[in-house]
Amino acid sequence: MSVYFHDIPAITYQGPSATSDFAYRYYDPERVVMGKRLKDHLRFAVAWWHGFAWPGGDPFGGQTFERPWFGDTMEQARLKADAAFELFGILGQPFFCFHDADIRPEGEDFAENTSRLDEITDYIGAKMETTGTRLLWGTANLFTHRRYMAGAATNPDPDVFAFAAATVKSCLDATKKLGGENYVLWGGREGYETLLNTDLKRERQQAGRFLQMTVEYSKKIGFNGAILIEPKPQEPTKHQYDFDVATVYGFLKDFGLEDEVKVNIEQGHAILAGHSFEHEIALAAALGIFGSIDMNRNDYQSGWDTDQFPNNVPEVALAYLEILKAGGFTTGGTNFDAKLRRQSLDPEDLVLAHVGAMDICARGLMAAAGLLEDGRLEAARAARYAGWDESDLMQLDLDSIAEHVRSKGTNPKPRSGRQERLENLVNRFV
Ligand code: XLS
Ligand code: NI
Ligand code: NI
Repeated sequence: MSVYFHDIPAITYQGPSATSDFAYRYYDPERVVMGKRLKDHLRFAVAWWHGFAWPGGDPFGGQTFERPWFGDTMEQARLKADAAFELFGILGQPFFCFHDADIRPEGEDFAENTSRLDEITDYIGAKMETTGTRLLWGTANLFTHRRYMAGAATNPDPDVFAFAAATVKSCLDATKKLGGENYVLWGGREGYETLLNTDLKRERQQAGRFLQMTVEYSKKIGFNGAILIEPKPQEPTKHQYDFDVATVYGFLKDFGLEDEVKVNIEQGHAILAGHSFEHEIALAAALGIFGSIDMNRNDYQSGWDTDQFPNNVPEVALAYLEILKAGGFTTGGTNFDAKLRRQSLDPEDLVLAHVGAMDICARGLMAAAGLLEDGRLEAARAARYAGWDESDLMQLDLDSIAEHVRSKGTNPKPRSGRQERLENLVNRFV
């Protein structure tokens, strides 16, 4: 029996000439591209928080959405899960993601939080079994409750650190129980508002130890998934310690975790950090820490993490190009950490937002695959570096290089980077 999405049909692939809005035009899950089905390339996930927990507020106004499950009882939490699985059935995407606070109401204390989490994850686990929908990642919400206003791992009060650590333990347990393929840590409040009241050095140490404990515990319980940090430069905190991929890598090195932890890169966070999405993905791949993506864009004027569904094929294509070049996802996937605009009130709005986003991503991925199969882009890049193929310069020192340049009379001649020509090539595929 339908609890929320009455009369909305299951979405199927009908090709670009489909007439209904309720159809995939490009996302054909079974279509094989570069030896893999689209569904296995893209590994789509619905985010529980934006889809089912977010009330539609903004800084100037509160709730606009009316959902029958809004409230703080376990019965409402189960109704929310029923609606979520109804959406999953309509979309047919393989995965979902959650925070503890999205799926259970806040309890009086840690013990009640944990028992509620146990209860609701039993309920969700049973639904996963019958539907086949899987968990891409679980995470702990360590930023909404007022106890975390000055940080979780980086809080000046050790009791808050302890509460947060205990909460991560219970969320890792829940993620393992549901067969999650990753566990994410996003440190929205791990940073500071002003140095006047902040011991930056100490807070960094606390965050490092907290992450080590998380990795140690995941090994202890035999969690097979990847542990991922989600970088973000600011918002809600003025300055966040996990600023971007490069900053996170330095942090992991500092605490001996560069082989243990990878990154979950969000498009909007990359933009906030002054990077492109593809830059962050390429850098993570180069450093060996690429894990997963949150595919939601920002508004380029507002300078705020507006979490909109993707709708720009050329942008998405460049992101998937870097992912394909890195060998594709292993444990990771494409999570829509995206919310509706607050005037999009209807059940069908939530369905169509995902349908459009999945089509955009499928087009982007197929464009990227087309570029790689065509080979000219990669051939041009290889040709640009071809001089290095025969060179032993990297084994020499400055003296011997100077001698080599003097005796050979080397005088390099600049060559075109051919950017516009390559951009023209890319545009033929998107
Ligand atoms: C917020 C983050 C958050 C994480 C999960 O900006 O993107 O939604 O993905 O905690
Ligand atoms: Ni975000
Ligand atoms: Ni995110």
